[in-house]
Amino acid sequence: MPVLWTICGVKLSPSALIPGTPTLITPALTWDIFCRVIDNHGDLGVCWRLSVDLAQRGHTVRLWVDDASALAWMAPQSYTGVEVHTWPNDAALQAFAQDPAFAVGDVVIEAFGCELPEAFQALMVRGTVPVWINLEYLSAEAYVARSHGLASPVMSGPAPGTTKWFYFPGFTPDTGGLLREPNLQDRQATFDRAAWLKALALDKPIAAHEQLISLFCYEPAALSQLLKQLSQASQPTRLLVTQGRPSAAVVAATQALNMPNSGKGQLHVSHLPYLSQTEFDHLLWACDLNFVRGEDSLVRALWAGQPFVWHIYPQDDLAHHDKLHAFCQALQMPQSLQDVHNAWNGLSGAKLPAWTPSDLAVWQAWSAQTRQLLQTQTDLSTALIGFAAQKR
Ligand code: TRH
Repeated sequence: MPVLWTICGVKLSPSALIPGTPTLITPALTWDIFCRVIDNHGDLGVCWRLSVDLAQRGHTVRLWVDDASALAWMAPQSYTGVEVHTWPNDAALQAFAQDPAFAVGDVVIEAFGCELPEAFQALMVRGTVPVWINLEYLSAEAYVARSHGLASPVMSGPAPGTTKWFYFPGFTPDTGGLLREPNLQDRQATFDRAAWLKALALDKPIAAHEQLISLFCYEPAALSQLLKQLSQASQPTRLLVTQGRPSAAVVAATQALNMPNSGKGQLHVSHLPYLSQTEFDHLLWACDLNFVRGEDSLVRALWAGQPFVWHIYPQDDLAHHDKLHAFCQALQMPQSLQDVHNAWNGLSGAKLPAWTPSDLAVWQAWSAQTRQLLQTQTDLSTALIGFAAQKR
């Protein structure tokens, strides 16, 4: 339960005391966060993490989502301060409109450009107008810093005369930052890797000499090459394959390679069940190399401080090519790791480069350094709270 201080009847959040907070004292706010699950798990994954992060800082969140089913495994425990609601239908919105006690939050977030229901927009102008924020996708491209914090005046619809603000997460101080909850470093400091691995229910216990690689991806064309390379490598590898598309892709690739589903040679494949977000973090902290995808797991891989390979969400117009390139450049990724990224994402047309232990050591040093650099920046929730306080 977050600690709150009350001064002159105003609840104050502990984020007021977090270094890097833009304002010295920030009032505890109420937030309405709207999320539509387009595909995969990132939309809900980001919104849930943001909701919990805000609640940890003493704020109160209503998370409105059109499909909350993935929370059953992603967040099996509820979190005090976060209420999950079904995306409001017409009947619910009518009931809110007739209920004088229904109050829209101090801040309304439409995540990733999901449009707010018109009837909810009407409720937003019934009393004090909330700060209306469109939380955008994460990118390292130059337009992010240019567009972060821009106002979009609302001219028509049920809430004319109001303003929608564009909020862009990012990797530099002139962007909205990255989600990084205040207790993350403490959690990492007390994480017992050996005990966690021992408790993992696997088809075969992990041996001390196995290198550990986690796999969370879509269907990369280079997957078969990865499996083949690992099976022929000099060092034994345990590939911990996450549930869903990655697991199905590995089954298909092993079949195409005529390889047993559990791997062969130096490679042993273990399929994992769906993990909670907390356990997913532990997986990334425990492995020597992490293959991640999308948006949220990329950020978590950065905080894990371990080498990682990012499978970027593929877009039909190939916009992900520029996005990947910008990310590699912005974070000054070692060339050998960029080569792996290009092949893994099908950009280079080249074969997946095999890496050596000395490559891995270079990637390790870079990952640790990158984490350290990013940790010096204001995190997304702190900055968002400051932004909302400033626009109220
Ligand atoms: O699932 P994703 O590919 O989501 C994507 C991206 O967000 C992409 O940018 C967006 O356009 C698209 O969705 C619609 O990858 P991402 O973002 O890493 O989200 C996965 C979430 O699932 C993350 O919060 C971690 C969580 N997860 C678990 O908690 N446990 C698990 O076992 C697994 C496999 C994932």
